[in-house]
Amino acid sequence: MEEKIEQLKAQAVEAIQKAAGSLSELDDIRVKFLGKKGEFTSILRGMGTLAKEDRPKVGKIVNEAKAQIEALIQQKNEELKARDLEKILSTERIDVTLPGRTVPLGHLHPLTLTLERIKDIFFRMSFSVEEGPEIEKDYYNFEALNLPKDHPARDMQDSFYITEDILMRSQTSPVQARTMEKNEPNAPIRMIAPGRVYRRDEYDATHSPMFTQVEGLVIDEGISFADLKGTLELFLHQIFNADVGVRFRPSFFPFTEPSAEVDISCVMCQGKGCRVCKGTGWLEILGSGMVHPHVLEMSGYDPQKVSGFAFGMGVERIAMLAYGIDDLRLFYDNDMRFLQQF
Ligand code: 2NL
Repeated sequence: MEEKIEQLKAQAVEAIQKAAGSLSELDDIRVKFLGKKGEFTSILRGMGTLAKEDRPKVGKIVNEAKAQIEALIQQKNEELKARDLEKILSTERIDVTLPGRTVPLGHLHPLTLTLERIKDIFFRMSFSVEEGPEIEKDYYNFEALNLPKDHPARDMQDSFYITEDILMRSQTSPVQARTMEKNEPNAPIRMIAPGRVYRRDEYDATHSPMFTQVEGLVIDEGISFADLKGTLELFLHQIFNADVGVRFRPSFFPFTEPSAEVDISCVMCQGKGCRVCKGTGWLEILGSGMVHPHVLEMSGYDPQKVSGFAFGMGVERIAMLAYGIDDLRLFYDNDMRFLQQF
């Protein structure tokens, strides 16, 4: 019996010494010799078959052998762990002096930049920025703006209908109509409404079925055409140049009366006449006018008590003139060679 134990111990010691591979190999050895169903455990279990006087002696030897093996395993375990750590430290060494990986930084789209500039100018004149849905009710897009169902001006922006009464908005003015409607009657308004609008249009260098518009609305007691002129002139002098020429021409819009188209002197030729301004020296840049009494009434405002002016512009057009871009489609093409210039 004692011999058998010695033998087992020798086997275990050899196995432990050879276990150079991995911690799991070492663990297998522990299970084989010391585990619940291991060699030494089965000897202890079989003690019943020994002569009574031999039992304490054998038990002692077994337990001593087990303790020695356990100590050896523990020692080997630490060796292997140290070796693994050494390996990790030498192969996965980090050179903290290496420069970091640069994160490719994007930048804002030229349309976003232009819109930010427009918003900033109006923000400094105390305008609020209001937004509304791109999928809009016919009522807010047309009806509330003095364009009843059979109005011929609807043709010009005949849009993408979703149902009889719902369409992709063709202008941002429904946002103004909604704002007036939700306000207390006659409450003063000084707002701009930027956003995407949709029209049935060709896609070429100057047209797109989707573009970005900014409309503005000011309502208060005693607002006059002089306020309209002053506000828009101030805006145009800031977005373009303090010495850009500004002129107002009579025009027609269904939602304003009187209405005016606003031109600036051509930024390409300084008004001398060129291809961009078609030889006229002027560029059409804004639509504007005094809010039609019907429009005020329809959204709960009293044209006897308050008056207002409104205006609208295409952000693409402003961006094209501000940056000297000659093709609208460049804004939507996602060509990095174009976009990276801003
Ligand atoms: C444009 C559009 C204009 C308006 C837009 C407007 C809105 C309300 C009431 C009255 Cl709620 N008017 N918007 C007014 C005049 C012109 O122009 O994009 N023109 C280039």
